[in-house]
Amino acid sequence: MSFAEKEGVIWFDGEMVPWREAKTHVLTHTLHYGMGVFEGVRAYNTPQGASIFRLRDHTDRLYRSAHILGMKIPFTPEQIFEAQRAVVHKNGLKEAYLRPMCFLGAEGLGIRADNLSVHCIVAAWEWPSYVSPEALEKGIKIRTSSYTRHHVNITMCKAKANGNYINSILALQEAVNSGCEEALLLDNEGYVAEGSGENIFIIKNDGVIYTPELTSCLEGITRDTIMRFARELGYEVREKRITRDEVYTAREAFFTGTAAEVLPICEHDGRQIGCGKRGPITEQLQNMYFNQVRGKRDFMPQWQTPVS
Ligand code: PPE
Repeated sequence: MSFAEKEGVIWFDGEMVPWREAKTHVLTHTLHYGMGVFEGVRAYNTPQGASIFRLRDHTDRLYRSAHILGMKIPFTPEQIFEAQRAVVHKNGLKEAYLRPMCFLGAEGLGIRADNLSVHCIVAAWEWPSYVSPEALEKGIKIRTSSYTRHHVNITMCKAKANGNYINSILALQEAVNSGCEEALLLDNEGYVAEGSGENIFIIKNDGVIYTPELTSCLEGITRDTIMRFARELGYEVREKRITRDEVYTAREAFFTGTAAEVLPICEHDGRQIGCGKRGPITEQLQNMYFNQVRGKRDFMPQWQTPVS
């Protein structure tokens, strides 16, 4: 079934609209040039019912993205925050993926068009894990992408902008066409940046957990969660430039992201990583993550926003 034909409601510019009526004109500016911003957020079933994970942080990032692109969202962060809670609640979802998105209207076309209206939607639907339950244990195969991650002065990498994802889609298609599950993009200097929609971590033989600096990656909220967990467990976490051969020789490697959650990497460019399946530290962090998002830990209770 197409996404356009689902049942339910979508929050659209301040109102709950029936799912199938949440439409926009084909001359909508963002459809042509990709100037828009969005978020990916998840709600999980917790002992308090459906609860959105790190909603404040996702909402703040949406506003930062809009600020970077010079888009003025005509709602307050509080309104967008509440819209996200309401959408999960109104659709009766226990677990959900949420997609807030802000786009430019159809008042004018052309790169010069100005004074365009900014529209906002929030949709939510059941979106199970990116991968099969086995892959959460066995890990996925990745390949280095022939597409370079955006240069910081070509694309605004800290903005989660619609148009930025052309690069991610090309990289992912290439990886899937060559028999892998995900792509690893290098920055314009050849250092490891991130996956098509995930941040990456590696654990080297020194037992230290490494992740690339944020120069050309998205400031992942899951990345931040995992770094805090790792430090809570007493591991040393270092942000540094990583080369692809450091990934080849890592003891463990995994991706993090709201959609992907914590995803072990078992193979990179045809080379087995560590023991060739989820490593023990990855497993520990993955379990902590699932316990945290499902409200089974006392750590950072302010990260939970129950929807009702
Ligand atoms: N890098 C990129 C390029 C990215 O898109 C994401 C999220 C991340 C890192 C991880 O960020 P965070 O979710 O805050 O931990 N990608 C979103 C969109 C994925 C999609 O398939 O669409 C997501 O995970 O929701």
